[in-house]
Amino acid sequence: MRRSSLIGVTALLLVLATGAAQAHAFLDHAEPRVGNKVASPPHEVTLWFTQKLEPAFSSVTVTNAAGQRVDSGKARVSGNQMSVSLRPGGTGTYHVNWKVLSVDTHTTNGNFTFQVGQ
Ligand SMILES: [Cu+2]
Repeated sequence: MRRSSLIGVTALLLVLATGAAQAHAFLDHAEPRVGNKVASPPHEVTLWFTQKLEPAFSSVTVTNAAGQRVDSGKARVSGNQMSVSLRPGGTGTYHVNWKVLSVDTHTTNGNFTFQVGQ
């Protein structure tokens, strides 16, 4: 009895250790680059993640310096990549907010900014 419960605990720890070793979907890099400055308003924002995404549960919004939504609302997901089209939103600081469900069923979210013009 004691031996079997010890084996059970060991198996559980192995599962937890394996799960912890798998990173969730974190932002790897983006275009425009995080914190970077671009000369003119980009036509789209693309984000690359550390894991493949579930398209139905992954989204991104982009607001301009005035706080207005400039994204099309419909993110395109392919593998570990997510893009959204933008309409022109002028110069200043753009905020990107993303939320994704990775194929390991974990949800992560984050945000970053980039500068347009100026
Ligand atoms: Cu995960």
